[in-house]
Amino acid sequence: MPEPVIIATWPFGQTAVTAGMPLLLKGMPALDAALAGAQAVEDDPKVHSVGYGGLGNSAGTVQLDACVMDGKTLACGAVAGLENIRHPAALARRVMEKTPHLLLVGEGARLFAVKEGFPLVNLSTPESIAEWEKRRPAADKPKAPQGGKEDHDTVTVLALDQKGSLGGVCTTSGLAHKLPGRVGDSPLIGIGLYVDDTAGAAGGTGVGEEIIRAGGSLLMVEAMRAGRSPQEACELAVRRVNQLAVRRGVHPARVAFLALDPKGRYGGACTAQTGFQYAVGRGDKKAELLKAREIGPEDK
Ligand code: SD4
Repeated sequence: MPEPVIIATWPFGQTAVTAGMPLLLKGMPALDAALAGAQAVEDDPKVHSVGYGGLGNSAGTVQLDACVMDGKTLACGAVAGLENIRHPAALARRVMEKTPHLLLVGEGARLFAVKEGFPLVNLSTPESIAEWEKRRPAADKPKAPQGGKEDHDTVTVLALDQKGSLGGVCTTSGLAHKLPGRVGDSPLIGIGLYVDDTAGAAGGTGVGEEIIRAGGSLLMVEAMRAGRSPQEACELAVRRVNQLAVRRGVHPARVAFLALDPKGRYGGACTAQTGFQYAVGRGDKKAELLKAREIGPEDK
């Protein structure tokens, strides 16, 4: 029986690991544990980049993106540009379980949520509004997505259960001050998240435009299928992001990746100056925070 493992992005990933691990220890499926972990972060109003208390788009509206994937069945579901719903990852799971579709967006996603009994709520808090005001770019200087540390932070949670199955969840309010309707990598299966028991699970965080351009998560899962370790797969994806940026003549934006394989091995890597850390829980050991390897464009 494999030792259960759960990993999650950024220091607040420790909240996800702490909430998800007890489910794995009880023998519950990886997706249940990853979802419980992600939801604990969505519920934390101090986290201004995920769920309740998230930062608004340029119009001040909180628009959420999320997806879930089960590595055994390859079932998956996602929502994007979702407003007024506190638990977008749970809604993504309902899309997976209750519809023949994979991705619902905007008003359609919100209608589906209401039909499923999710309450409509105001996701802003006095603190998140104040924070949004503080970071508002000058009107004459529209801000390109830089992925500055303070502007983002998705929680991506990957889990391995006692039956050897993988599950993953990705949930975010996306880049602060994004254009209304902008969708990042996080709700896109194969980009912000991909999970396949026969190869591995992988996810990303950072500037979604760059993760989409590089084809993030499926790239890492296929690298693991081809025999690379999770750490090598993450480094390969970061190098790809760097190469594409160099080809385009731009400075690589901040992105980070993490991966977990069916043997319970894991890894993380990020572009230069991203300062990416991820939380790891193994069995009944306390969650630990690891610093991911940073790879610059000059680093071959
Ligand atoms: C996005 N990838 O919407 C998300 C934002 C983010 O760490 O991660 N952040 O582009």
